[in-house]
Amino acid sequence: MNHTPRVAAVQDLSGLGRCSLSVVLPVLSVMGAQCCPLPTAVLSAHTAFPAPERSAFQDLTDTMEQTLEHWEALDLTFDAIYSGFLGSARQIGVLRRLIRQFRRRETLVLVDPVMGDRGKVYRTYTPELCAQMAELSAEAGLITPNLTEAALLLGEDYRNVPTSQAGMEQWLSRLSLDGKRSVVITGVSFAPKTIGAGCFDHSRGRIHFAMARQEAASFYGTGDLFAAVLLGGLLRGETLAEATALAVDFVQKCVARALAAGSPVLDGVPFEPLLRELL
Ligand code: PXL
Repeated sequence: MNHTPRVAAVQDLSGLGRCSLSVVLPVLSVMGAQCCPLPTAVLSAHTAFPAPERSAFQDLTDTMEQTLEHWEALDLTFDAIYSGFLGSARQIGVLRRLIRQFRRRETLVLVDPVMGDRGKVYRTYTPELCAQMAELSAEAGLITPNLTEAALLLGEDYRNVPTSQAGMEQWLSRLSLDGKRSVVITGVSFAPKTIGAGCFDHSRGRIHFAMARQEAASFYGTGDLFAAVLLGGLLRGETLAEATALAVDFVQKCVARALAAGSPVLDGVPFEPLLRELL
C-alpha cells in the first residue's frame, strides 16, 4: 500500500451552501488523501445567504493557535498545507507559523486566496485581510485565484480581466512571481459558451488551458470544489495540467447536474452523486 497523503486544511466550516470544509473533506477523502481540518470559523451558512444580521460567525483564531501548539508537540508531517476562506487577519499569522513549522522540501503549500467573486469582495473580507492574503500567497508553491482574486492580487481593476489567451498568459506569468510559484486561474473564458482554467506549472515552466462547456449559471462553492479536486489530483501524482483538466471537467459536470435539478445557486452544486467519479 502506498502512503496516504496528509493535508492540513485551513478553511471555514459553513452549515449551508456546500463550500470550504464541507466540500474539501469529502473530495480529499474520496481521492485517497487524509484531510486534517484546522477550521478558521464556524458559520451558519456561507456569507452570501440572506439575513446576515441573524447569521452565526464564530471566529476560531484562538482555537487555531491552540491546535498549532498541540500539533507542534506531536511528531507530524503534512504532504500539503491548503488554505481557503479565512475569518480574520490574525489568522494569517497562524497560517504562516503552520507553514514555517511543517513545510519540508516536498510539502505542497496551496493557498486559495479566497477574497471575492464576480468583481466583488466577500462581505467579511476587510482591506487589511485582503492585503495580508496577498502576503500569504507569496509563501505558497501554488495559488488558485478566480478572476476577481487574480485582479486583486495584481492590483488591477476587475474591468481589465484579459479576454484573450495571450493576455491571460501574461496574468499567469505575473502571478507566478517570475516563475517561482505555480498558478491556476479559474473562470477563464475566451469565447462564448466555454469556460475553464489556465495554469502555469513552475516545475516545467509551461502554461496550459483546460476548457469546458459553459453552463447557464454559476453556483457558490465551485472555487472550493475546484481547488479540492486539483489538490487531490496532484497528491495522486498527476501533473498540474492533468489535475487542472480533471477539476475543470468535474466542476462542469456538477454545475450541469445542479441546473438539471433546478438547485438554488446559493446551495452550491450537488457533487455528492458524482464523487465516485473521482475515485
Ligand atoms: O466559496 C468561498 C466561500 C467560503 N467560505 C465562506 C464563504 C465563501 C463565499 O461566499 O462565504 C464562508
